[in-house]
Amino acid sequence: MGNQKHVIIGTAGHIDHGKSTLVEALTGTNPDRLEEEKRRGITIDLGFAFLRLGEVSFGFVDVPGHERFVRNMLAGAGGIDIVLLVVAADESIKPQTREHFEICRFLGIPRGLVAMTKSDLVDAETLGLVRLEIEELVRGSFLERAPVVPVSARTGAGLDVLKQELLQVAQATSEKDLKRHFRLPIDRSFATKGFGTVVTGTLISGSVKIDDEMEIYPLHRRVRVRGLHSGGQPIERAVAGQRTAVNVAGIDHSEIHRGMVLGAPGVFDPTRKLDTRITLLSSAPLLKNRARAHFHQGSAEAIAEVILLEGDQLASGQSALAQLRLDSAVVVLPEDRFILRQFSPVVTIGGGVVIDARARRHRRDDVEARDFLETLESGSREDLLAALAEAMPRGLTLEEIRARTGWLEGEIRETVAKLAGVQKIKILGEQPFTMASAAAFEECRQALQQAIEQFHAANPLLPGIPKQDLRGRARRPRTELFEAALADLIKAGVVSISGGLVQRAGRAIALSPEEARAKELIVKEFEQAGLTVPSVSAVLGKVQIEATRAQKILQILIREGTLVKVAEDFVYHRATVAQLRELIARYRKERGDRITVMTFKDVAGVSRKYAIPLLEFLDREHVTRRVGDERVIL
Ligand SMILES: Nc1nc2c(ncn2[C@@H]2O[C@H](COP(=O)(O)OP(=O)(O)O)[C@@H](O)[C@H]2O)c(=O)[nH]1
Ligand SMILES: [Mg+2]
Repeated sequence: MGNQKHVIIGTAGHIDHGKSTLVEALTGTNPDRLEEEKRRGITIDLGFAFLRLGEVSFGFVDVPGHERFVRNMLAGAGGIDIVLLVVAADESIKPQTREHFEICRFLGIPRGLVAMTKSDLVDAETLGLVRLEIEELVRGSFLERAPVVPVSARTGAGLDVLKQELLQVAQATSEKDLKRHFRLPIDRSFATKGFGTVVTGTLISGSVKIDDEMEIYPLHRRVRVRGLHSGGQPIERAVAGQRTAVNVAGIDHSEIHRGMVLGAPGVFDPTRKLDTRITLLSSAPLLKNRARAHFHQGSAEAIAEVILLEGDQLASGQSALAQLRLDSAVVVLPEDRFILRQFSPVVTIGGGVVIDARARRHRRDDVEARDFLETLESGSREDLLAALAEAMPRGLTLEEIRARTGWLEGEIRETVAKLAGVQKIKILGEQPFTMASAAAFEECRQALQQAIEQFHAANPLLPGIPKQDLRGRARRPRTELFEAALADLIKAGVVSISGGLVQRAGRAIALSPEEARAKELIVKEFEQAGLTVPSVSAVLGKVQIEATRAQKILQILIREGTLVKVAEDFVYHRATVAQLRELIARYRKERGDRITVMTFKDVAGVSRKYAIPLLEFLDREHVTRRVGDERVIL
């Protein structure tokens, strides 16, 4: 079981060409599971079956061939590793043979094989002709060298050869990296007796095990994984490449629909605006800017408005950058493939690949936006992250980078470290891990410096600007950017901060000669008063300057720490407070750690008027603690 390789194989082809019959012949399971399908003998929705061949587990997704059910086909086509293109030997290539084949090309399905079914109905010559037509269809595509195997479900001819070829193709498919973020586009949601909600889908990335916490997107609902099934068997852990049924606790099945995604919690960020590169089929009509189209990705579908970013229209067979605005949110990552179908009549017209899942609005002639998208499209990880940082002057957290790129934390940190090493970006902090472009950081630094200078010019008597005001005046950078830029200015010795006030480093408050004299007088008054201080108004009344200026000078002295506000209207000199602390310490040594108001009055030589506010001040300073009528000296 441990070395088992898991691959998803999907059928494709025109209706009645024998897809479902072939799946049953190979696996023993009739994939037409609905009552209506059985009655009418046609596939309407996706069907599933399993096959073990040696070390390979095949999860089969059987799709409907009828043109009316192409949207169901699309919901199943996501996550296919190998396509089994089915062409009936008696009918050869038909419209949905082509449409399904084109869809597989747009989805970037890497490999496949072709089954010529119903070989029992034709002679060898016809078989040869059909083979030629198939070869012409797939020329130049991923199926160019794929095996073309004649089979008959009726006689069993060719089935063993087909199995051998399947195994060969499966062996050539690359092993999946199970460390990627878990993602399972949901194609069904139902309730089972005794178990509750079950969702099924093709596990396209990562892995999941019982008891994991996961999230249903875009609902943002956390659920717990209670059980897992694959191929009808209960399993402990499901991995990418498996058809998976997940029994989830914490949500009713009716809240979940096809198109939603079960994914790793807190990782994805559903979006309605994507920048993409789209390509039109050579058979498609001209596409005009702002045309509407049906968008299909994973098991999801939405209606898209197509904003062409290069020119007013897109000709058949051509490709161009385009922004898609969707009518509902989808979970996508860069490099995800999608299909576009004409709004009406509904036919497949092309497909594309997601470049930026968090697209912003841009003007259609915005050359910079185009450059940005081209970098995201073809640049290295470093190029991509540098471009993102530049486009986001507010900076990016690890979560934001993850949601936009789908990278793992290690990959993000590694790329950030490389860019920080060449001074292209700046790491702002660890909690949360945040970074910004070097340019954005420098800009913020300058904005802060400018705001500080402006504040000093406007408020010569104030020592500095409160930190929060500074942030507001410097265009409100995000906390992490603000803190890092400020810390950098402090480290560089350009500014200093004390008591929550930021000022230009080494700045002395400019006082007029009268103000300087007044300041000296105020200090002296309090210094000489000792513990029995005069009232503030009495002191301020003695100076020769106007009352509000005198008040400001008093505030400066308190902020500087020269004076200490002990209570309303009780201001002491710093030295007096220090002496008081010494006095208390000495008392404790000589007479123990208890003191009453009476003894304090005696020891300090003050009346009750001073004793009470002083003791309360000492309580606040944690020098003493009040216990009943006494104080404990701490
Ligand atoms: N003679 C013959 N008939 C077949 C073969 N495979 C399928 N059929 C018939 O073709 C019809 C359509 O088959 P089905 O599997 O439903 O086609 P699908 O729409 O592609 O899934 C059914 O009546 C089958 O019995 C075959 O190998 N030989
Ligand atoms: Mg069928």
